[in-house]
Amino acid sequence: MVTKALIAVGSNAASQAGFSNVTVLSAISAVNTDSLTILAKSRLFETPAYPKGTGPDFVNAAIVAETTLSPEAVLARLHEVEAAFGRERAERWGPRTLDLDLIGWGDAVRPDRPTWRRWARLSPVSAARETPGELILPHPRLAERAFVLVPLAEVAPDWVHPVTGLTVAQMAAALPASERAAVKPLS
Ligand code: PH2
Ligand code: MG
Ligand code: MG
Repeated sequence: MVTKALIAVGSNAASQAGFSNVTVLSAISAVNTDSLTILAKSRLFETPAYPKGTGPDFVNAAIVAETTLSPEAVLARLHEVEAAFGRERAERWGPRTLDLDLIGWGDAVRPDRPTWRRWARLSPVSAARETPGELILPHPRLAERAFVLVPLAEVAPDWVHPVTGLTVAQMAAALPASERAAVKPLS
């Protein structure tokens, strides 16, 4: 079975590949394999670190890939690529050489709808404090994050959120204009 995976890419610290822009592009190439094949990649964007003041600006991008892997296997593969770029999982909000997040996998809702709703309803403050120990799909903070939605809107505007029924384009349009404007294309 082939499924489309939505993946967010971010970096705000140099890796052995180079500065964040080079790191993001190299990481996208590294993700592309027979079992996780990139269909589309967004431009690169410069974005203020979230939460505000937690570090240097990020370079963010989004990709859509076609995959025969399960969501858990995609995540494991993304973690391998992060490790290859020197990612250390230490501070939650610390600068990172490379962050690859699985945002969606087809129309899968994991682990189940009630659990998904609980994570999605957390206030931003609780969400910044609590980390789920299991894979939650779609990414529960997707609808709030301009640095994910603006790049994603270039590659998957019509993807429909399996719980809310909103498309990526609709979620992006619902963000405050100032947050959208802070996500600046680098090219
Ligand atoms: N990722 C984070 C935390 N904050 N801020 C921006 N602008 N871009 C990110 O990718 C990002 C962030 C956690 O993974
Ligand atoms: Mg992240
Ligand atoms: Mg991550």
